[in-house]
Amino acid sequence: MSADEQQAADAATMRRALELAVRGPARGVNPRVGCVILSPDGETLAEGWHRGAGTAHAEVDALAKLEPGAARGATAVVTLEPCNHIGHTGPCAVALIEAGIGRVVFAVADPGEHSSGGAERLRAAGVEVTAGVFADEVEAMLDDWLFAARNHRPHVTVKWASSLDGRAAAADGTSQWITGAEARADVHRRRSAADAIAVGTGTVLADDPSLTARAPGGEFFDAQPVPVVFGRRETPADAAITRHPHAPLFFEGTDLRADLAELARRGIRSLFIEGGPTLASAFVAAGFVDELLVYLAPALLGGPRLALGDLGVPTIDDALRFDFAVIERLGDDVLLVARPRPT
Ligand code: AOF
Ligand code: ZN
Repeated sequence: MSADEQQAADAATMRRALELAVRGPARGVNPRVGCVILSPDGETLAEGWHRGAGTAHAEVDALAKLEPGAARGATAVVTLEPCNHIGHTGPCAVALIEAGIGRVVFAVADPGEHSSGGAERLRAAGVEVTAGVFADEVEAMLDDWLFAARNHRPHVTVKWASSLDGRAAAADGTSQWITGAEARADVHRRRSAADAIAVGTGTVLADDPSLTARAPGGEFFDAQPVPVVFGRRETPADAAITRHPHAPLFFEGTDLRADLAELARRGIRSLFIEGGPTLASAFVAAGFVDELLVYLAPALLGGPRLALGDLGVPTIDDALRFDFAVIERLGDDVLLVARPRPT
């Protein structure tokens, strides 16, 4: 086979491994991983995929379908670099070496501190290793897991709804509803796509939010974000969040980096910050914001109740700069999606 033919064959098998990977759960601590084992003449011997934390890794799942010795000299095509650590299972790199695999093709390197290094280990054992095959597609499939693993924190979206003059509530604190039904429906759809949704203790006390994701008719979406509460104030034992389908997580919020790392360890890949202004400001000021979601209503409220409080910006040169990624009309309102400007 020429080098070009080999590349095309590897990509075709990786496409199949990707199909297998997405049979696994889209959420949770572990990534979705697929594996195809090919005989030296390119025939598929076994397929495997990972079914979530605590279960066999994709490589082991595939190898388990073969008779002993059947993988000798075979090629393993895996969407993720085979792991090099002893977790719920032994290192896949070692399982592949012991099975006599002659060549390993993978798409994306494992960013895990403990699990990375599989490629080196395989090479050291004389296995031919090809990395980066079909990498863009696998990166896209694993984007939130890779983000959390590489950054040791979930992807953070800060959301607020405000009047045209940037006020998030009227003088008496009422804020339901600044925006209309279409904007609210959009918020619920996006909540449902997030792994977790956070508020400050002040918001629990003031608004008693349910933090569920619901369709306009009130039905719950299948996927519900885990409710997270930041802050040091005591919240009522009968707060609405205690009736959420997931048990709420509580953090004091004195070390956001550590709290976010803990959320990532628990498999939270994306976090939606819903307010209030104290919590949102803390995340923005600390630089832990990947996306702002601003629902702007064509109304004026005036007064002191802003969407954000102090950000530690003493002068205009220190403004935190973003770029608009999306500008969309939602009924009478406008949705602005902004991302931090790369520095
Ligand atoms: C692989 N193949 O199918 C998966 C891998 O707790 P454990 O033992 O399940 O290990 C989880 C880590 O292993 C996970 O964070 C990721 O780095 C890697 N996942 N690796 O070789 C697989 N699911
Ligand atoms: Zn593994």
